[in-house]
Amino acid sequence: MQDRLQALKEEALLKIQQASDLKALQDIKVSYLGKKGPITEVLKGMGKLSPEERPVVGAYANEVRDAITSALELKISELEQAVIEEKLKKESIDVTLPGRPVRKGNAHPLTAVIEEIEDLFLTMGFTVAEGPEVETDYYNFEALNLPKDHPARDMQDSFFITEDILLRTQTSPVQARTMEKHHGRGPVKIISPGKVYRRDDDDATHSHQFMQIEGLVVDENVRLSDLKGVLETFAKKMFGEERKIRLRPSFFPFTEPSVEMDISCFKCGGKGCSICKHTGWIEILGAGMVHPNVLEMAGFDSKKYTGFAFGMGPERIAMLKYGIDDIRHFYTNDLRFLKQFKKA
Ligand code: 2U9
Repeated sequence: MQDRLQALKEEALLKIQQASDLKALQDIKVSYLGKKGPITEVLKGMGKLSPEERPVVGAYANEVRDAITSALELKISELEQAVIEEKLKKESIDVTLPGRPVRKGNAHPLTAVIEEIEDLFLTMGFTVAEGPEVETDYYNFEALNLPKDHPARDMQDSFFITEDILLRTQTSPVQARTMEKHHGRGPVKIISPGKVYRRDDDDATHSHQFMQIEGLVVDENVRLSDLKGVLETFAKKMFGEERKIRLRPSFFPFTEPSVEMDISCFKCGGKGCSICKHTGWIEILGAGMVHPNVLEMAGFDSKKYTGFAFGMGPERIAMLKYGIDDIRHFYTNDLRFLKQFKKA
């Protein structure tokens, strides 16, 4: 019986050694160690042995089974390792290959112009203030010297949500709110960029939603000449050091006196061309000295404090600066348009 076991052991170990895949090993396991396998058969026949022989043969049978089991386990792990190595070889990465280029985007032209304007005013000591786009009638109109039924409200056809709530038609309410927070103490020196809304039919130069940047300075002894100096610095930095500015009288309910500012044409230098409509001047923004009523409503003593304010449309600034002929280009996200503003 021991000889038989010995032969089975050698036969199984040889087959295990020669097996080339996991399936073959599984078959060997079943055929030698399974319930119907030869070793089980030998063990079943042990009853016929003498009591002296039984433990010896039993121990040997167990030894044979253990030897086959560990040979199987060893071969299985060898084959599994070989599979992993084969896979690693096939999937190896050539780290010396050049990388795929990362496609870089660019800022939207309107964002770029707004940030350029913000940076410019930040260097002059202004801070950037923001506020809600859904506003109350009070902050959008009344606090800016535009009481209900004031005829100047007609200039800003509005989207009302309720009788008292609307989409802001200008960013001026941000200034009114900021002044209130100062509790009548200056200085206030802010710019407020943001979206505004007016009921309008969209065309090449009109949009029901557009951007505004307004500025406000309130302090003791603020004069029209301060306004002129700040705006001249802005115009030269934005459109070239050779630019001249001129102020023309105008009307806004929140400022008195009010002005409109033109810059000398950057295309023709003032001689007259299609950009400046042959006048030599291009209108850039509106401005003025803050109306005493507006100061008082926001809690400032108008005998002690004065201020100036200005407002501009960044779309118009960008259109002039880059020769863009249709305001709708800013909002329709055509990549052929947007990609032209990629910086080198
Ligand atoms: C407060 C007091 C005064 C803001 C001002 C303008 C003149 C102006 C328009 C230009 C073109 C807006 O983009 S646009 O439609 N704005 O001309 N805005 S003064 O005056 C203020 C603001 C807030 C408390």
